[in-house]
Amino acid sequence: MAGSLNVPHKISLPDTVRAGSVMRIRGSVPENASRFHVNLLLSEGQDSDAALHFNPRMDEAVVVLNSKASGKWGREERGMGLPFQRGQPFDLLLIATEDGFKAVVEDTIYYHFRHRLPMGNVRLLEVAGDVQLQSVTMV
Ligand code: 9QG
Repeated sequence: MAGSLNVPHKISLPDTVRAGSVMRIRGSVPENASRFHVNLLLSEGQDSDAALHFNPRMDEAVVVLNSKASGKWGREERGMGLPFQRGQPFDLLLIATEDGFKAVVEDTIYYHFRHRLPMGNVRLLEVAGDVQLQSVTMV
């Protein structure tokens, strides 16, 4: 499956993120991929704060989740196992709930990341790194 969107890909979210908001990211992991990430950013600019940094690491066989506030990374959280594989397509949902973001991969809940920053302040979604990106949609 060829990626059809340029990476890095950064879009302004059309709506405010609130409980029930769903962001869907579809793409595939290149054969030689090391890492990619999906960021939910609070502002434009290089060093924007992030309510969520979702970072599949093929090179470490783990997904690292974190936030960035005042330009500094917070405490890392790590999921169990890696539901992404080199050479394989993926379908990732980030579902906002009252308490956090649920990351759902291939219809399976992978991780629940508790909110650290107000989700209503998220303005942009960014996908970057070693990934072929097919689509980003917000439901
Ligand atoms: O490594 O970890 C997440 O806690 C850092 C990485 C950083 C993040 C961070 O270098 O990489 O994954 O913006 C960055 O530099 C991202 C891509 C302690």
